[in-house]
Amino acid sequence: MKEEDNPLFSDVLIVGAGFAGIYMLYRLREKGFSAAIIETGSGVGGTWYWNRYPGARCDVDNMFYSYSFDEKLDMEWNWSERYPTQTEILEYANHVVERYDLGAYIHLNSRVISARYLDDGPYWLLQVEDGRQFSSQFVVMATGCLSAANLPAFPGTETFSGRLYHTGHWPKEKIDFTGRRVGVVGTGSSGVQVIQEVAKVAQKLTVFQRTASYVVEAFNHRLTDEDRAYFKENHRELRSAAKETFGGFSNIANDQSALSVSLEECQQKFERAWQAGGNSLLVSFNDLVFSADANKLAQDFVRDKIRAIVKDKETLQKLIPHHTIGCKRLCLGTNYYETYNRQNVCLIQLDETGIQRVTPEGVIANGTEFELDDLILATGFDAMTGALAKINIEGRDGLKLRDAWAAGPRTYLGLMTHNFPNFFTVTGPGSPSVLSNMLPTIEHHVDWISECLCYLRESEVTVIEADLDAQDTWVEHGNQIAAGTLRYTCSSWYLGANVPGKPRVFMPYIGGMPAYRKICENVVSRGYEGFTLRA
Ligand code: NA7
Repeated sequence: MKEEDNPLFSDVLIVGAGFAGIYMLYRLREKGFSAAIIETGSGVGGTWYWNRYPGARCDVDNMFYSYSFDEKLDMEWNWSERYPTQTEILEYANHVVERYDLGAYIHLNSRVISARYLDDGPYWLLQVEDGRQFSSQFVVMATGCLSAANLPAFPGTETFSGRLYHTGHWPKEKIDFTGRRVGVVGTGSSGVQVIQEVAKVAQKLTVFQRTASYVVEAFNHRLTDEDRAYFKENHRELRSAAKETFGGFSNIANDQSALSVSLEECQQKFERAWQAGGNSLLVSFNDLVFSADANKLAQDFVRDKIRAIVKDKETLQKLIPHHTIGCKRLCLGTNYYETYNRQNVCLIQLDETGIQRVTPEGVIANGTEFELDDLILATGFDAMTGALAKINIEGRDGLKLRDAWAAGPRTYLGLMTHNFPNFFTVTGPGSPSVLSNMLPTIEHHVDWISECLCYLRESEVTVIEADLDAQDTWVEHGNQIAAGTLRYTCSSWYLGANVPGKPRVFMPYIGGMPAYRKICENVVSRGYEGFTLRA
């Protein structure tokens, strides 16, 4: 039987039904390709399907964390809060699938365990855990940047007699922490959100912190009809202005150095940015992530905010962060620091031995046992490469992606990898991805890939592959510009530093969305420069 006659054959297979996969499917079908999604979960939504922990919400202003491809969708949907909850974002994802009749092309409960390129065709063979085999001419990995949980190997974890959760793989049923002794490991974005919520109901909450984070006040609020009407009336201008910003966010960066103004003016600008909420602080000057002196001013500003809130001196000392601000992703909180003024909340600063052991009754850290009913791991993700590494991906001549990326991911534009023909990654390593607002960034990649596939179809090209030279040059360029920023100076997941043994390579492209978009456009206008196209 020819592969094309396999009932599970499509022009394009998409792995993952998060926002990237959903939009990819929509575009491909609109352009007349046969396409299907294969998804592990029992529902769509990706990140928003899995991260159901109490307090989970977006840290990007709602109306900009949404699709822009169809004006009608923008006009119909009404967000209820500035930073919408996981539940609302998941409803939106489901709404999009229903509205564009995509459900029939999504295979849920289907975990892809391997993907193999076969030169005779050529086609890709995707093996699903339950034995089904799907095949296609092209594959698009829409597996997400933050989807493979980082599960630290604490000795004794399997002996814990209480309930154990990871924020990124939260159960569907509501978990009640009322009156319980709860431990949370991790104080990144997820930890901050879950801590604020669980503290309200737990009998005792013990937070195990390895690194104190900078947490800026989100100033979340319910949106009024006027807020929504303003966005709807001005959505074109607002979205195109956001598109021109470094990360595609709504806050426009101030083009002024923090060192060029008086300390008083600097403080005033920081205060205004703080009051605006969210990520505004980091764009209140243009050199906060480039100049150590400018950065220090912003660090001190946030430290003063923390000092003004936290009452207990010992707890305060533990909460003061010491690294470069913005080096790790800035966390958004709602009364996060106030949470530590509660009598039922206790902060443990882990010493260099970290969590020493999990016991049936709780956790041993700093030589002391803490008794717990529930343990929540808010320990983050094997970012950017983790989800791909979990699948056995074999390109030409059986080359494994794991081996090709053993010293860190190597891609051309974050879109394709040499030796892996017809294999695309949406927001892959080497693209702005996690340094930008994911929704417009996803749309950009999906549009680029779908235009590319149309071009190949029209030109009767069957194979596209990134050239090794182009890839090497791109990786070198990415490394160079990253090394020139302060983002390089701490142990962040951008660098893979949170996962033991992972190569330390700055994975996202840090040149900004406008520059990146231009580069991608130029590649196309020069006849897919840096790619080899074969009939
Ligand atoms: P993050 O930002 O990676 O945070 C993970 C947290 O867990 C962070 O505080 C880590 O400390 C801590 N951690 C990780 N491993 C350990 C071990 N072994 N022991 C103790 N503590 C540990 O993940 P999030 O899920 O919070 O956020 C990820 C992104 O999702 C976020 O940026 C948003 O975009 C949404 P560390 O700082 O590494 O010392």
